[in-house]
Amino acid sequence: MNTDFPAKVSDVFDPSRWRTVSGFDDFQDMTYHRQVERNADGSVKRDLPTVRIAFNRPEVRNAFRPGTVDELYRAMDHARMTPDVATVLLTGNGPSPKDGGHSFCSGGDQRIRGRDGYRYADGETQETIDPARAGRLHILEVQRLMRTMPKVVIAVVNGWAAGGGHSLHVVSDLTIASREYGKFKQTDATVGSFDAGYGSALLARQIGQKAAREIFFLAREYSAEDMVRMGAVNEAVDHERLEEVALEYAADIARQSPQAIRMLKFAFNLADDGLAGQQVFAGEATRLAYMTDEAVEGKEAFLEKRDPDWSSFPYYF
Ligand code: S0N
Repeated sequence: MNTDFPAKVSDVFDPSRWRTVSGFDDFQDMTYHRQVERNADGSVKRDLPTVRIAFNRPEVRNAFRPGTVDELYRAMDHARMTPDVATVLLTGNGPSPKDGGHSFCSGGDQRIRGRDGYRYADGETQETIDPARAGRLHILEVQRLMRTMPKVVIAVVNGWAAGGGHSLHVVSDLTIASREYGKFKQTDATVGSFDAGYGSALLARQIGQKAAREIFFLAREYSAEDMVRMGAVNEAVDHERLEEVALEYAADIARQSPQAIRMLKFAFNLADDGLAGQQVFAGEATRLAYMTDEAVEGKEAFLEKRDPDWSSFPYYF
């Protein structure tokens, strides 16, 4: 009998494949797991290079409130800084204990959106809220982190991807979706909201202007297969195999060179992200350059207070 299996947090979550990441026990709205290989007795043999970050508010279709976004950022940033993590699966737990509804994420929690533009946490009021924290639309910080982190983020869409949840799938590197329950609907304009950044403009780059405008202007519902046809989703998958297929994607990614994956991700982003994209790509290029004898010569010449000797470093043509 082993006792170190995590709780089963979703109908497609296989506890034998995961361990709970320690240090995140205070999470209320998210779960954070690391993929593991287990011994025959169920104990953990070794960590594998994939993490699973999931919204855990299925009773409200995994809508996010300020604390949810804080937790999502923390888990994502931890994954960014964990050297042996190659891939992040972003998904939603569930189904809902209230009505059995499946959801990836339904965007900003509309119950705590104040007229003043702030996002209220439980128990906060306009009088008690700290304006320095609550006025931020900080899901956008998560979007930027997902976009610029040197790991592959896969949106594993197990149910509704609506509003800001739809934008999170757009900003992910890859998306796979449940054939039965994966549903896509950009409701921003319906509730007087608009993601005028990646959520819309990047979507237009991905699937074309007319299709992206249709999704936002008409706010219709699309199936996983509709989205595959439009080029917004990589694959529609039988629901019960969703996380298994996501892990197959992750295993393929883990077989590639980490450096090559980083450079490719940043190269794919570069043109659409303008100078910010160039800066991210250039930072990685500089890191590579530091590994050359030529760059070492420049640094050592400075420290030794002499002129650098470039004679053994050719000007290539
Ligand atoms: C997802 C939908 C289509 C599912 O419909 P379905 O299956 O019929 O379920 P419901 O009965 O509607 O929902 C079940 C219960 O869940 C609650 N609920 C669902 N979504 C939310 C939500 N977003 N906030 C709060 N509660 C939610 C329902 O109320 C219901 O509860 P009960 O059982 O108690 O009645 C459908 O639910 C739907 O359309 N949901 C709303 C989707 C939406 O409009 N989301 C917000 C869109 N805007 C954003 O996300 C902004 C994002 C954002 O934060 C942002 C991004 C960029 C720049 C700025 C911002 C910013 O505003 O901060």
